[in-house]
Amino acid sequence: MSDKPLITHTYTADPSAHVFDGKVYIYPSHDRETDQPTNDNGDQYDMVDYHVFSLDEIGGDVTDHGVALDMKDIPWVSKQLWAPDAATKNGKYYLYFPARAADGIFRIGVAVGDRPEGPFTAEPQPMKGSFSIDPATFVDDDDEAYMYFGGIWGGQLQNWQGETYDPNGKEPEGDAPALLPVVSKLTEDMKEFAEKPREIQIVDEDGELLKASDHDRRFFEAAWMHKHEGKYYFSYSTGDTHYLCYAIGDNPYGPFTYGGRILEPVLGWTTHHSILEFKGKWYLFHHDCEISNGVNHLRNVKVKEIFYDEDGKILPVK
Ligand code: FUB
Repeated sequence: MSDKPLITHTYTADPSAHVFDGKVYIYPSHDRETDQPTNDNGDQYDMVDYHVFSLDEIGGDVTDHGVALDMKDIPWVSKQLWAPDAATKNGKYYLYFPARAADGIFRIGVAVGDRPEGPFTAEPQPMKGSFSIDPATFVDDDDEAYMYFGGIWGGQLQNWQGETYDPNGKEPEGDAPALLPVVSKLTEDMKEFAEKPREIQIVDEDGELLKASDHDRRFFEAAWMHKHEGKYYFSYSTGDTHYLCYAIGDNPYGPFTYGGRILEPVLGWTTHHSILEFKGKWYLFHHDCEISNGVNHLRNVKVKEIFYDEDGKILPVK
């Protein structure tokens, strides 16, 4: 299958892909050129709107449905529309997105639409109790919806080791447990958390939490959840070591046991993805920086078929 960028007329990243109404819809970040400085805080990821894309077939033409949500129409946002996701329930479509509020703190917002491609109307305030970045929604077979989120460094998860934002919060080091992503069930109307967000555990083969020093395996950002043959697969980016990894659990809250790598480092610093089943095959959507020749904040979405072995392990993509 072709490894070409799916979209070349504009920069796209952080693809969250879903099958809605028999088509594949992609909800990516919309990268743009900026004069913001490049730093570990991610100031260079200075996005101001979202476009939605769709495909009838993997490998077929990609339709750009245009601007689905613009920052100027989101009352609480000051800057940086980062990695979004979408869900559907009760005949409505929900676009979830992280962005900085006026105080510089990342929160997660929701916008509602009647069609998968939008347009979406943002709620006036972020979701109550939300923090950090990279929301990923998952609707289970029993119709319960969950949101997974969190990201360290520029994503501010290290600033939230308690109920309040600590501007001096640091990523732990050495043998201390690594910071953990967060999950919460969503309310029936999909607009709020139905419970206090709780950490999810990612453990090694001995049941021990991954250590902070284990940068090849510890959670950094880009949460995703999918279900394969009754098991729950939590996948994520290791950030500064640039892997996409996964961990397997028996229920949406975990614990999740580290399973391995899905994707080795690609061109560019960030790595972010989604996994979906379409017409009986499984696909990994991700990004790299091919069309900008490696400019980290000017990315493009790609898709690859993935395979599982007989034990349910995802075979690494080369
Ligand atoms: O696109 C901005 C940020 O970069 C995302 O929120 C992260 O996952 C990383 O891809």
